[in-house]
Amino acid sequence: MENLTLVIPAKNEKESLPNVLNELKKYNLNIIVVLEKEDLDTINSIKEYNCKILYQINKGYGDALLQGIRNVKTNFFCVFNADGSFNPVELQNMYDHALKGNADFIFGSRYMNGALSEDDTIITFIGNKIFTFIGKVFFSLPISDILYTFVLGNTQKVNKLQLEEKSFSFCVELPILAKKSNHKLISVPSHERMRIAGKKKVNAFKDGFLILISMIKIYFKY
Ligand SMILES: Nc1nc2c(ncn2[C@@H]2O[C@H](COP(=O)(O)OP(=O)(O)O)[C@@H](O)[C@H]2O)c(=O)[nH]1
Ligand SMILES: [Mg+2]
Repeated sequence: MENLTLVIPAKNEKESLPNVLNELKKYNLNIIVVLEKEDLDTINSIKEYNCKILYQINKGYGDALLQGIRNVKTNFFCVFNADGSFNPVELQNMYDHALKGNADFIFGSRYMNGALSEDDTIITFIGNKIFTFIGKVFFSLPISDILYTFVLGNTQKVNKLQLEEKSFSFCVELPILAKKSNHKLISVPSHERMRIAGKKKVNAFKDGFLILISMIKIYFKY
């Protein structure tokens, strides 16, 4: 997968990220980790690994991803979590879809046949179903798990989208703007594992509310 770069946003992931990078070693991928300069624990934890580290200029998950994606030099990029919840064995199937031109953006989904989540709570499950439904009805999104954001896509195409969300709203902005630009989106089944250690950064209520506001904003803007 020499034409693929993983973009890993990380915040306080000193226990999980070294394990993630270790697991990724055998895949021979380009890896960019994006974090805050002040996050010394995480930075020190990955010193011996072969990856590019970028310090984000602002704060937030979306900010980290945008900055990371803008620095990808390969034809394809993939958003990859630092918490161990994404299994790298699933990358090959996603990459093959991209190489064959089956789609411009391939989204992992925890809610298809053969898929599973070990990390979902009842709240995040319901929230996801609601946002995925809004995505289908108001934006014609053909994806079944809008908030998961295990997405592999075409670098040139993602860089032409006017992405600007710096928060977790990035999760909805990417598929919506990709669809509006007439790119092809597909879902493939994914098995989300439990995060290895550390705390979840998403606050179901606060971030859920921000995501809803963001969807309304995008709906009226475009
Ligand atoms: N750089 C950066 N990474 C973040 C930020 N918030 C979350 N992340 C990372 O984004 C990924 C997803 O966050 P996580 O807490 O696992 O949320 P989940 O998707 O609900 O499981 C993890 O790799 C986090 O370390 C942030 O503000 N800045
Ligand atoms: Mg997680």
